[in-house]
Amino acid sequence: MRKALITGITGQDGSYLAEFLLGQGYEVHGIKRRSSSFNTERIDHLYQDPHEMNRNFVLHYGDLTDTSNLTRILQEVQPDEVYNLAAQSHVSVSFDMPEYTANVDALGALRILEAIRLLGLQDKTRFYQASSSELYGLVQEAPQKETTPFYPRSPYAVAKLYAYWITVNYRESYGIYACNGILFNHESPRRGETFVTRKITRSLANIALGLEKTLYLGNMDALRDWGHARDYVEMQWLMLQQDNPEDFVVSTGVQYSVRNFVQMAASNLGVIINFMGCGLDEVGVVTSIEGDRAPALTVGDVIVRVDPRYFRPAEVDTLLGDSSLARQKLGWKPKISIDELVSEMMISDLNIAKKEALLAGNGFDIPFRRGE
Ligand code: NDP
Ligand code: GDR
Repeated sequence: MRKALITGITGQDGSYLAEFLLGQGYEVHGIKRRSSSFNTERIDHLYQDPHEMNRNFVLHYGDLTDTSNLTRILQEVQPDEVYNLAAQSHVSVSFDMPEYTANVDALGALRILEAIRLLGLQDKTRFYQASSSELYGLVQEAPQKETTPFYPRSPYAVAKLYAYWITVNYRESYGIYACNGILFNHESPRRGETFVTRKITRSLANIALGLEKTLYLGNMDALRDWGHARDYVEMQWLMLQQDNPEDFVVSTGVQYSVRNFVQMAASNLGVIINFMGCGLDEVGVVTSIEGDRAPALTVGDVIVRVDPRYFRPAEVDTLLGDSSLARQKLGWKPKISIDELVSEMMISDLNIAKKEALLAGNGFDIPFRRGE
């Protein structure tokens, strides 16, 4: 049985990748962080009691800032494949925590590669690095492909640039099978609630049911190439199954603005939103409602506003990927369309909002957290 070790297994991608690898017959090991509250919600359905014999899903406490811990886990597990998905992955937060972001996102990759080398696992263990379209930042060419020059625009992207190159360097220096997936934005109902797509679907569902009044956003002109995380984790695995390690762009090749995403999400509730005004005064107004999925709304309601607190010190205005290489060499292409993605997210968040509305309607307090 092949063994995989996933860092960041409690995150969006980690949870989908774990499901996928278990389906492929792997023994899956994951690193989770110690937290004062439970942080395994996305993988609780995979949990196996430690008392069970022959477990194929095992969690280890660890942290990408802790070299000895990572080395010990690698020595213990002796994985055939390591997927380094752990990161402080929020671009905006990286401006607040640049040093921590560098420690985890840049040095974390180095720590694992060094452990592979020092433990003599370089001929056994294949390494996947979760690289990002954020590397392109201030884009030098459109669409972006493997040869497009990088121009990172945030502490997050600069840290990921180090991780990208140290992965290439360990491949070239020590012959480790190590590669980068340069993944464009990918989303799902499991997306963290402070990333823009999930913030939109979560908030619109709440607004439709009267749990919240306004969705506040930053730069609505930003253009992104959004895919589905379930599609993209398959590509992470495929990249480690080749004869030779290589870096690949993973994207849909279609681009939408944040504003478009709001409108697509609202239309799943039978609500048409028109945007009026500009700059800080731009608002999203309900212009028509169909069906009964948004009982708390009436035509004319202003439900989207701009809040400059969500602007970033340096923005990545546009990203659009060209994944021809992955399509040609690996026969990969995304299967889930943007319409299916948005609909899946909206249905899931509407169900959460319905549960919360039921609790609120019966006098129970419900948690309210606004995304960044
Ligand atoms: P998430 O933010 O959902 O998950 C990040 C994971 O990393 C979580 O499991 C988190 O643990 C863990 N983590 C954070 N800090 C540490 C640390 N110091 N030590 C150990 N684990 C840590 O990200 P995604 O699943 O969306 O993304 C996966 C990877 O892919 C990330 O590296 C991200 O930067 C990269 N990426 C993501 C893209 C996307 O669109 N989703 C696109 C391109 C790249 P906890 O649950 O405890 O917080
Ligand atoms: P991104 O994702 O920065 O591309 O990084 P995010 O969803 O945070 O932002 C996308 C774009 O939307 C704009 N935006 C807002 N963003 C957030 N979070 N909140 C808002 O209120 C808001 N309003 C507008 C942003 O300015 C940005 O332009 C994600 C992460 O998953 C990274 O880890 C990954 O590497 C990249 O995708 C590819």
